[in-house]
Amino acid sequence: MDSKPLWQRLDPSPRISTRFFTRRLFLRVLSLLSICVLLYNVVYNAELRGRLEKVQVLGDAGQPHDRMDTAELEDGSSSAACYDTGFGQNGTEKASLVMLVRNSELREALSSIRMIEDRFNRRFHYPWTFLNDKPFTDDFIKYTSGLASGPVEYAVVPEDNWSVPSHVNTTLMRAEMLRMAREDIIYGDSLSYRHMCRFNSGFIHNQEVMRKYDWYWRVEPGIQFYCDVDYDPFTFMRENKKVYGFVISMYEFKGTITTLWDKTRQFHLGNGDYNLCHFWSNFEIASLEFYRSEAYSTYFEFLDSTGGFFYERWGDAPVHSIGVGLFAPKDSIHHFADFGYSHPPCSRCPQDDESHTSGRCLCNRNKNFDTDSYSCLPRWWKVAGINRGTE
Ligand SMILES: Nc1nc2c(ncn2[C@@H]2O[C@H](COP(=O)(O)OP(=O)(O)OP(=O)(O)O)[C@@H](O)[C@H]2O)c(=O)[nH]1
Ligand SMILES: *[C@@H]1O[C@H](CO)[C@@H](O)[C@H](O)[C@H]1NC(C)=O
Ligand SMILES: *[C@@H]1O[C@H](CO)[C@@H](O)[C@H](O)[C@H]1NC(C)=O
Ligand SMILES: *[C@@H]1O[C@H](CO)[C@@H](O)[C@H](O)[C@H]1NC(C)=O
Ligand SMILES: [Mg+2]
Repeated sequence: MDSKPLWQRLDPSPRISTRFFTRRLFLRVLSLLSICVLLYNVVYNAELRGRLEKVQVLGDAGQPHDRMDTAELEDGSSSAACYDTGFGQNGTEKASLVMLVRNSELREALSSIRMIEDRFNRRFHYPWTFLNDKPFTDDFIKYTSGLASGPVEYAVVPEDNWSVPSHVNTTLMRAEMLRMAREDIIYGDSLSYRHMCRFNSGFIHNQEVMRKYDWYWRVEPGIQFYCDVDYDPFTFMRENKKVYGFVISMYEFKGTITTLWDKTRQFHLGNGDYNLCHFWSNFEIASLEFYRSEAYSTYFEFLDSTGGFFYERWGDAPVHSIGVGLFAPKDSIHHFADFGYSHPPCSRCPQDDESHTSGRCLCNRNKNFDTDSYSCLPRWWKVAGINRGTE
C-alpha cells in the first residue's frame, strides 16, 4: 500500500497545473464580479428608493434656481436639489410646466413630456408640476421623473377643491346630468369632468405647489407638439406684458354653458352677446397672477356660487376666456402662431414656409384647424387687427 497522502500520489503534469491555475483564476474573477454586481444593486436600489421617497414629499421641491426669494432659498434649497435631474434650470422665470393627470394616463403623459422636452424644455429645464385628485403611483413618479429635464413635483389636490360644494342641490344636479346624457352632450353625465373643469377654472393657480410660480404652461397627456421653441415663452410673456397665450380657439357647445353668459352679465354689467368663442385651454401659457387677481377671483367665486359648474357643465375654457376677455387688456392676449400643436381631434401647424424649410417644425400644413369653420381664429385676427397677408 502506498502510504503517501492521495494528493502526493498524483503526478502533477504541467498541463494539469496550468488548467488548475486558470480555473482558480476564473473562479476568483467570477466571485469578484458578482460582488461588484451585488454592491451595484444595493447602491442603486437605495438610491432609487431614496429618490422615490423624496419625490413623494411635497413642499420645497421645484424651486426655480434663479430669481428665487432669499427666504425661499434658506429653507428650500437643500430639498430642491434632491429633485434636480442634474442639468440645473437655465430658464429664468418663476414658471412651471403643469399637468393635471390620472395615473391611468401614464403612457399619454410620457409622450407629452417627451415632446415638450425635446422641442423646448431640454434647453430650459423648467420644473414640471403634476397634479392629481388621487396619489400618484410609484410607477407614475418613476417614469415621469425619468423624462423631465427639470425638477419635478407631485401633488394631490385638496378634497374640497375636488368635490361638490354644499350649496349645490345634488338632486337637481343628478337630474340635469341625466338630461344632458340623454341629449348626448359630451361629458354631460360625468361628475369627474365637472370637478376637473371647476378645478382648472378656480383652484389650480392657488394650489400649494403652484404658489411659488408666476406663470404656467398647461400640458395635457396625449398632445403633440410639432415645433422647436428656441426662446423662452415665459420671458416673452413677461417682457411683452402678456397675460394669456393660446394656440387654438373654437366655438363652445351651447348646451354645456346654457346660462354662463347670463350669469356673467349679472356679475359684470355690459352689453352684447357671447359668440361662444373660447381659447382651447388644454394648451395655455398664462399668468397665474392674473388668475389670482381680485377681479378674476371674485368672478370665479360668483360663478361657483351659482352651481353652474355642476347643474350645467361649464368648461374651464369658456370661463378662462371670458375672464381674460373681461379683465385683461386685449393686447395682453397672445396667439402662439409659431407653435404646432395637436390635442385630438384638432391640430394646427404654422403656415409660413420658413418654419418648415428651417426644419423647425414637422407637421402637415394642410391639417390646420386655424381656418376650419369651427375655428374662432379668423375672428381673433379681426379683433386683434392682424392682416393675415403680413403674418
Ligand atoms: N387627476 C385627474 N385628472 C383628470 C381627471 N379628469 C380629467 N383629468 C385631466 O384633465 C385634463 C382634461 O381632461 P380630458 O379628459 O383630457 O378632457 P378634454 O381634453 O376636454 O377631452 P378629451 O381629451 O377629448 O378627453 C387632462 O389633463 C386629464 O388628464 C380626473 O378625474 N382626475
Ligand atoms: C440656456 O443655455 C443655452 C446654452 O446652453 C443658452 O444659449 C441660452 O441662452 C440659455 N438660456 C438662458 C435663458 O439663460
Ligand atoms: C381649495 O383648497 C384650498 C387649499 O386647501 C382651500 O384653502 C380652499 O378653501 C379650497 N376652496 C374651495 C372652494 O374648496
Ligand atoms: C333640489 O332640487 C329638487 C329638484 O329640482 C327639488 O325638488 C328640491 O326641492 C331641491 N331641494 C332644495 C333643498 O332646494
Ligand atoms: Mg384632453
